[in-house]
Amino acid sequence: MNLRQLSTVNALSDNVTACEYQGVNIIRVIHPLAEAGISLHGGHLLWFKPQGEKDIIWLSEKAIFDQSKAVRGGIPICWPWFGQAGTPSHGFARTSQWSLLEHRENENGVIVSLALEDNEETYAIWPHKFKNVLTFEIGQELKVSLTSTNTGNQPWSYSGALHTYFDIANINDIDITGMGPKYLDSTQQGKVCEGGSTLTFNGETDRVYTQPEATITINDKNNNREILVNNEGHNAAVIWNPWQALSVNMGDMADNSYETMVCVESTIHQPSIELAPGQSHTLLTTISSR
Ligand code: TA6
Repeated sequence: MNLRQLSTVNALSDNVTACEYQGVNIIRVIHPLAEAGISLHGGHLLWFKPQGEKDIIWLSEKAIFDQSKAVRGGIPICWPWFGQAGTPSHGFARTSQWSLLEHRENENGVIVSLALEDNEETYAIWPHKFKNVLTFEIGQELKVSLTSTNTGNQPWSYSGALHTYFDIANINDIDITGMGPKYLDSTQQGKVCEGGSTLTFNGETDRVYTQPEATITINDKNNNREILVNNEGHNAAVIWNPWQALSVNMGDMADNSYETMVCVESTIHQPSIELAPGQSHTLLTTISSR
């Protein structure tokens, strides 16, 4: 994504601007502590960079912005289900149009909140009444929280993920800790497996860790940094790297770009979260580097 091609539509405050990129509405944040961009299509964070540091979030150089599908990279919002639990895959939130609810700023950063409520299109896919509020706290660290509320009069349940793509120097030279002992291997039809305490990569990896620690650490050795991912409101953490063969088959990833990304996802897997009428639940991830 060439940020120079962003056209400014409206300055909303000193730190927040409404922009457009290939017809997609983007909320751009430029603050003394960090920069970020959030697409209203999908409620999708596209970039986050603490000032003076490298990008923490990965965005595919071949990402497609035609709004027909989710952008490859950033933080897709998988909701109200994870993966193939329904159609479309990973739910409809990541391809829905969200609205800007509010933005605030002070010396610690900027808060941007978006909303997605049931409408004719969502109801045709998933017949429930809901309100989602997605809040981004952008400062030295990035906090993303998705609060889902049942606004109907029948209970419903949901799963999902904050499907974060992290920008790393080289997949062959990172390790990840804090995943917990057990995982379901999606490359082996969900087979239950035991993992070691430190995860390294040498091929396609697609795993649902079912007992993750609250903080997962990506040791991004060649960037001389650790990326800390602190999750709440989740019951699993997914790790994904497609490796080369899958990347080559994906139209929105360059053949070797799998080398510079890894997904670590704050996930609601099984059991799903059940909400009675009026009830809410929040899925959260806080991302920082050191
Ligand atoms: O979270 C991992 C995963 O479910 C993988 O199985 C892989 O398919 C990935 O998400 C990306 O899915 P997408 O629908 O965005 O191509």
